[in-house]
Amino acid sequence: MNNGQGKPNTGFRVEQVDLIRIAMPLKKPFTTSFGTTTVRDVVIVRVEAGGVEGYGELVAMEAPVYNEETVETALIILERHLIPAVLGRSFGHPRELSRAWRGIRRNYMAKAALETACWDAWARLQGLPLARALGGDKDRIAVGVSIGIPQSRRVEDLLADIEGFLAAGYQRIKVKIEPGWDVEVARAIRRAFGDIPLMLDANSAYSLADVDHLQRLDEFGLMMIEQPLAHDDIVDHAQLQARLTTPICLDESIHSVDDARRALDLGACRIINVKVGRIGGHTAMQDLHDLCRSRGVPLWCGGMLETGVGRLHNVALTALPGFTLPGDTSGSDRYWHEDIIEPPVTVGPDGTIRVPPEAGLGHRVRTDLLERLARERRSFPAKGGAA
Ligand code: OSB
Ligand code: MG
Repeated sequence: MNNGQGKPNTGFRVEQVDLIRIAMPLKKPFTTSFGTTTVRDVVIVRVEAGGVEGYGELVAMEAPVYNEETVETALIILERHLIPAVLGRSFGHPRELSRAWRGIRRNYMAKAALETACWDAWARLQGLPLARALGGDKDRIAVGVSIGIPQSRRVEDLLADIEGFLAAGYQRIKVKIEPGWDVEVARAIRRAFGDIPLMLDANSAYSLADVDHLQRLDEFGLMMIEQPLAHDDIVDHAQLQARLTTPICLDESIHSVDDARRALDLGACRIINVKVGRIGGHTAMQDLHDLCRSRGVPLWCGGMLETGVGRLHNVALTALPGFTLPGDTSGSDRYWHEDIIEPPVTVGPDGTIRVPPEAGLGHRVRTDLLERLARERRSFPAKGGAA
């Protein structure tokens, strides 16, 4: 895929990379079957390339509970392996970056943090909105919300949250589940809100021994159930899908376009949650998008409780035509008292977010606030400085 806008396809040299580590307290703790997040430990990647800057976000968590990466392992991979592979080098197009680190296995979130920053810089160099540079054509994207397990463990509290998000316009509701917080929760939601677009996310909390139990969810007419079985499995998911009418959506199990192809060939899922961090960047995202679109497999954009930088990358990628279902990209105000971009991401009363028409990510990064929040900052200038 290319920008298709007839602009000169100027390359860029990676002149400097900065890693800015900040602590972002969530408005409310977020609980899934793998644990609770209260403060997001975030690394913002800033690149200088071709005389412009670009921003990316490391979406790894503090502990290796969603995938095997952590903020600290990703910092090591970035510093020792990824940044040296690109610093001072020239690229004709950001799709070439993944080739520069082809020999480095996995560590997808570390790769995506740097790769997406370069895509932003490249889009700015072209004078294109990132969404258009990636091949997206939408002006607004449809979004939903992902709701954690309430601290109180009271269904009434969850129902009150859902009521608020529906009133705010969100187009679909996703609720986190685990054993003991599943069938009765789905029943209570259906009783309170009728036929709303509803899905559940188990974050790998079940095994094949739970098939009978999971079949009880079929009666609720869910849009899908996300990642019910192990994070590293696609074989058991195929067995489970054969015994469920509810479509399975895979999240944790899909790290590449090849994973997606194999999962679809096996019948392990009917829908895929795309997270640019989980698959290593926008180039992989485009390839996964093209595969799924050619097979008629619906996509939606997942989330990792991103700050505004990661959020705007998600808005841009959701503008691609294969993203046909509302994703988890909610407004900045659902997570943060103060976001690091200006203006923050906002959701309209129709449950959509504007795709910025300005170049690159399209909103200003609040560098003053970044400086204030920085716990740690490391700079990597290319030898010979800014060319
Ligand atoms: O499984 O989709 C997930 C957050 C952190 C880690 C994993 C997941 C999530 C979410 C929240 O569901 C999505 C968001 O609002 O960013
Ligand atoms: Mg998920």
